[in-house]
Amino acid sequence: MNTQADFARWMSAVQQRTETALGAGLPPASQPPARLHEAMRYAVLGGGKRVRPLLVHAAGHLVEADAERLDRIACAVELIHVYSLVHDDMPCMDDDVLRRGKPTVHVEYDEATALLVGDALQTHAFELLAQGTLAATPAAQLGMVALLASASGSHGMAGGQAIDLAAVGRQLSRAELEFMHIRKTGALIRAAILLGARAGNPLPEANHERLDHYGKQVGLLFQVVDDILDAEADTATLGKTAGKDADHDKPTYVSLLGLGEARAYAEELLADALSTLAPLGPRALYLKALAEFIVRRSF
Ligand code: GRG
Repeated sequence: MNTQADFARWMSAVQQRTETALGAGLPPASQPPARLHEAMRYAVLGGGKRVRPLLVHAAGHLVEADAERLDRIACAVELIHVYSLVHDDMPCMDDDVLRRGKPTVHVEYDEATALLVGDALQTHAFELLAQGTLAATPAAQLGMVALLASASGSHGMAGGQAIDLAAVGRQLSRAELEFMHIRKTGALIRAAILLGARAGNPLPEANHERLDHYGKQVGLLFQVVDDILDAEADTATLGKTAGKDADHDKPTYVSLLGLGEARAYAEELLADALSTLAPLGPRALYLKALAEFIVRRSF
């Protein structure tokens, strides 16, 4: 990959194959219960940057993994992500009406449907990971199921969300904010990278540790940039309601550090992530480019 244009082509190819794989894997809207299946497809298809699938494929490229294995893993991680968005948007949590540029699932359908969409997407994700062959041995594949489960559960994303809900109206320390975000946003991003890396040639332990550190830094980076965009960008560009963190009195990197320092922290995390990847060689090219993309993105 020599140019920005090569990366853009790779990104677009992965986004397209992810869309195709998601569409083929989800139940058709005509199949009963039709309203639930239609709402699942509404939530998942035709939107989102697909950052987690891109990270799965980028890590898979590092270990020369089979592209069809990576598609299945990418879909599983994206389904967990979409379930979290659907539930997060519900009135009992963030109470939002706009996601990916269209009405949220509970607005377009109803609350009970949104709850079930999230539930069904979550279980569908694990079904995908349990089917077919994704790793060298059944035990290794079982380990992948366990990794996604722990990244999504009370020690990962769901736990981070619980801390987030409890923090509204309070100022958190920097350590507390980091503890929350490493779980809420970071755990799934880190899992996407590690799962992609488990689908191909085994990585030497030292490189596995480097990749895990990169995953942790990129997960945090994603959230710092998300906080900056929430404060700076407009609703039309984001495709979701802008300025919600301040409106809801939520602790963020911007409220804690101010915009300038939050931006500087993002650059620090990026530099650390890139230097961590340096010993991994030329096959880490997409992981490097994605870290840059996460910082420079505008939505
Ligand atoms: C409900 C268990 C449960 C968890 C919710 C991840 C999460 C926890 C809530 C999402 C709310 C939110 C705005 C989190 C901040 C970071 C984030 C995950 C943003 C959205 O991810 P993007 O930008 O979205 O990758 P797209 O739409 O591009 O996929």
